[in-house]
Order: sequence, then C-alpha cells, then structure tokens
Amino acid sequence: MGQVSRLCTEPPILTTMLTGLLSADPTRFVEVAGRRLNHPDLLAAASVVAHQLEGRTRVAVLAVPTLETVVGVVGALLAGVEVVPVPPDSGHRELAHMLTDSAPDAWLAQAPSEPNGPNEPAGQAPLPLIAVDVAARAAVTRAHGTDPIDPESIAFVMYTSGTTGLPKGVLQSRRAVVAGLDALIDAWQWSADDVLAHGLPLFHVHGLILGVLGPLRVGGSLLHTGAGTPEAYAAAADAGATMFFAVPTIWSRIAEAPEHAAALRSARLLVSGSAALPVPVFARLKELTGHEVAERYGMSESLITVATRADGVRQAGWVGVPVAGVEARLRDEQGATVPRDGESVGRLEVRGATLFSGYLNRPDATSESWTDDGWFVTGDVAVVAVDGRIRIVGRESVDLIKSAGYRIGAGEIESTLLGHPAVAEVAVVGEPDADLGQRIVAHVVARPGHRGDDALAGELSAYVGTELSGHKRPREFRFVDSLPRNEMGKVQKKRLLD
Ligand code: MLC
Ligand code: AMP
Repeated sequence: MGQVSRLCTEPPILTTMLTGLLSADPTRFVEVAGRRLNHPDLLAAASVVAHQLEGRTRVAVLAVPTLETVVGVVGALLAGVEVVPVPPDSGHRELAHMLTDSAPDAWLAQAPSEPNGPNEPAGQAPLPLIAVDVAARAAVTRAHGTDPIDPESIAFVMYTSGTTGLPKGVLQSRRAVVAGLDALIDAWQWSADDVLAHGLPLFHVHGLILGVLGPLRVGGSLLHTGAGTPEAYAAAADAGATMFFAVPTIWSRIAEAPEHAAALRSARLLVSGSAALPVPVFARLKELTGHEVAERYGMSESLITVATRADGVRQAGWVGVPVAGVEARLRDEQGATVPRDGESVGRLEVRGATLFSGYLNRPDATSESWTDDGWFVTGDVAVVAVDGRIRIVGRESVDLIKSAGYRIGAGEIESTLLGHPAVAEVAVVGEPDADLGQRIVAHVVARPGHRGDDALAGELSAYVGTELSGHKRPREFRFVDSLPRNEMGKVQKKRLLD
C-alpha cells in the first residue's frame, strides 16, 4: 500500500485513553525490533485501523512482537473494539479454546495457520484477517457529538491460567487500564521524556499493557528490543533508553553478564515484576549498574496493585506499597485481619480501580475470586510492614506455577498429558530454579507397554508444545511407578516437592 492508503471522511472515535499519543509529538516514537514510527505516524496508521474495524466488536491479535501488532492494538483501542491477545505459539488445544470462548469477529494484523483453530467444522468460513499497514495514514479529528467510549467497556480479553482447566479470559476494562497506567506514571515519575525499553511478549499485562500502552499514555517513547537478552538491553541503554522493564529471569541473566549490565548505569529506573526477584540478583545488579531495582507486583486480574515508588524505599524482596487508587489487606484463614508487623503471613486481598470486570463466560469463577465484602482474593500470601510495604511470600496453591514470568496451571498440563496414549497418571509441579524461578517438572506413570525413557520424554514435551504453548512444556519428566496419594486418592504434591 502507498503512503496514504485510505482517506477517511468520517473521523474515528477518539477516546481519552492514550492521551500522550494524542498529543502527537514527532520527537516521540515506538520502535519494535528495529522498525520505528513516531507518534503522529503511529496515530495516523492506527486511525486507519480504527476505520477498518467499524462494526466489529472483538478481534484477536496474534501478538508477535512487531510494529503491526502495536498499530493494530492501538487502532482497536481507538475504535472501542475489544482485543484478545493470542500468544503466537499457542498450540491446538489452547488456540481452539481461546477462539471458541472469546468468539472474535476477525483476526487483526496476523492470523495463525489455522484461523478458526483446529477441529474447524467443515464448511465454516475462516475468520477474516484485517491487515495492518503501518505506512497507512488517516487524519485524526475528534468526533463531534459522539459520546466517549464507556470507561467500563472492555479493552482486553487476556487469557491466563488457573490451577485447573483451560485458561480463563480476564476482562480488563478501559477504566482499569487507565487507572493502572496512571498509578504507575505517578509511582515511577514516568514522563514524556522517558524512553522505555523491554523485550517482553506482547500478550500479557507486563509487555502489552504496561510496556506498550504505558509510554503511549504518558506520551513517551518505547524501544521494544525484540528479545529479552542482556545484549539487547545493553544496546537499548546505548540507544538512550531511560527505563527498563523485565521479569526476574531476564534480570538474573543480566546480572550474570557484567559486560552488558554496565551499560544500564545510564538508566533512570530499572523495574522488575511478574515473579519474585531473588535477593542476590538485586544485590548483584546494584553492584553492576549502580541501581536498586524497583520491584512491583500485579496480576492479569488486577493489573499492578503494589509498586516500589521511584522516590520510595527500595528493599530487596519487597514489592512496595499499594499504588494510587488501590487498597490491600491481609487476612488469615478465618478471615481475621493479620497484623502489619512485617512478619505475620496472610492472604493478600486487593480492591480498587485497577481490578478486572470478571472472567469471560465464567460467572462461577468470577464470584469465587471475590470476598463477600468486595475484595479480590489474589491467591498470593504476603506480609505487610508497619509502613505499608508488602513482601510476597509465595502462592497459596502449588498448582499455579511461575516459570520465567509465565503463569502456568499444573492442571492444564496434566489434563493435556493425560490425552497422550503413553500416560496413565501424571502430576506436574514447579520446582525452584535459579534461572526460571520455577521449573516445570512432570512426574509420569507410563501405561503398560511404554518405556519411561528420554525418547518418551521428548515425545511428551513436543506433545505439550503442540497442544498448549512452548513455555508450558515441562523442562523435566520423571517416570515413576506410582504417585504419592493420600487416603482420599489425591496426589500429595508437597511430597513430590520434598
Ligand atoms: C523453552 N525451551 C524449552 C522449554 N522452554 N525447551 C524445553 N522445554 C521447555 N519447557 C527452549 C526454548 O525453545 C529456547 O530454545 C531455549 O529453551 C531457551 O528458552 P528460555 O530459557 O525460555 O529462554 P528465552 O527464550 O530466552 O526466554 C526467556 C524469557 C521469556 C525470560 C525472555 O521466557 C520471557 O519473555 N518471559 C516473560 C513472560 C512474561 O512476560 N510474563 C508476564 C506475565 S504478566 P531455542 O532453540 O529457541 O533457543 C504478569 C503480571 C505482572 O505476570 O505482574 O507483570
Ligand atoms: P499473571 O496473571 O501472569 O499476571 O501472574 C500473576 C502472579 O504473578 C501473581 O499472582 C504472583 O504470584 C506473581 N507475581 C507478580 N509479580 C510478582 C512479584 N513482584 N513478586 C512475586 N510474585 C509476583
């Protein structure tokens, strides 16, 4: 397509969501894996997408880290169309589930090889693909007499794993996204002069909502490095990045690469989240970069609720204080308040403007996740200090694993593996791992006639990758004669972890 692919006479509906982008400062930019658009051009290209999406309700975006993905998502937000970010390596089972559950109208920017998912009923027309041309430009003017898009309307349906079953679609409203970003802009003194760098995937809260929409809300720049490697982060620092986002796995790899870590000395702020940052990594990064990493805590359901402020106390192992508009409390198993003494452990519950609007098609799971008095039960256990700072101690359930920052449900991997003819019984656990935080380990009882050896392990790993996605593959398979069970027949996972 040419420079101006489509001239639109009808103005797109603008919302106040991406206020920084709307100021269209030509010195600000978004760069993804080496390709760059300045803010006026990004806005003009996304406005074409907004027009293309007229009449649509919900689109799926195969979230490869490209400029097309960013322009597509921004266009959908301008148009008030819901976005379902789909991990690019989603396997058959996971993709079929997401498409059936969310029923998008179309693919935006890029479609997978099976646009309707596997097991497509014969004769069904494939979901259309709406292409994104980053070179297209349309004028942007405020729509006269048009109501702004309802802040309670849904911006994203973001899939995330639970302890059992297939991932649930978290409904994130425009209100929650705006509140979550503004709270972080405040906490981190994030400004239009900042250049944020990261190499995170674009289908989760961290990489997409914080990592793409954050810069656009504040009016600053984004340098997506394409990869989460120490080399790429050092190159971004050399190119002038001021803020860095990463999961602990990336930070610990940077801490082991002093030659690259040194480049981050020029940064203003280093931020870690999505899993616990090990204390020795915090200390080593301080030595190598001169920075104390600011840790923050959040969930797909809640966005970022607790953060270390740029002007606040930074202490290894602590994730900061509740952000503006969010309250946090700790309760014990009986529902009593746990004292804020920096030692007593309780269940962390949160409430406020950043919270989600429910799980798609799952009223049962939605109501279970809230207390009767309106607090969201995070499933994490924590301690709170007298000054309100929070330390995450761990998760209540052994069935939710965090590996390299990805949230992975043991039950989803188990039910998938039980679909393989060689598997009689299986129990999946997350074992501590210095690089990944937790490493997925599957304990498998093979069916008679199948040998539990390296060949079978390779086959089962590939099977999980084909059905789910790459990061859900167990790193290790242990073939056992039986699984430890209690008198009720339930697998005792704590014993597997011992
Ligand atoms: C990966 N590999 C495996 C495997 N997983 N092999 C066997 N079994 C498995 N399970 C292979 C890969 O294919 C790759 O091979 C090689 O091992 C290295 O993979 P890796 O160790 O995973 O490293 P890498 O690909 O470099 O990725 C690491 C990473 C990535 C940290 C950059 O995992 C990542 O981006 N994580 C971020 C997740 C995230 O964004 N979470 C946020 C959730 S939102 P090869 O051949 O390809 O080299 C959230 C809210 C909040 O949590 O608070 O933020
Ligand atoms: P997700 O839904 O992928 O966003 O994962 C949310 C979970 O990640 C939380 O419930 C926590 O268990 C974990 N998490 C996120 N940030 C942190 C952090 N800074 N420290 C410890 N755990 C974290």
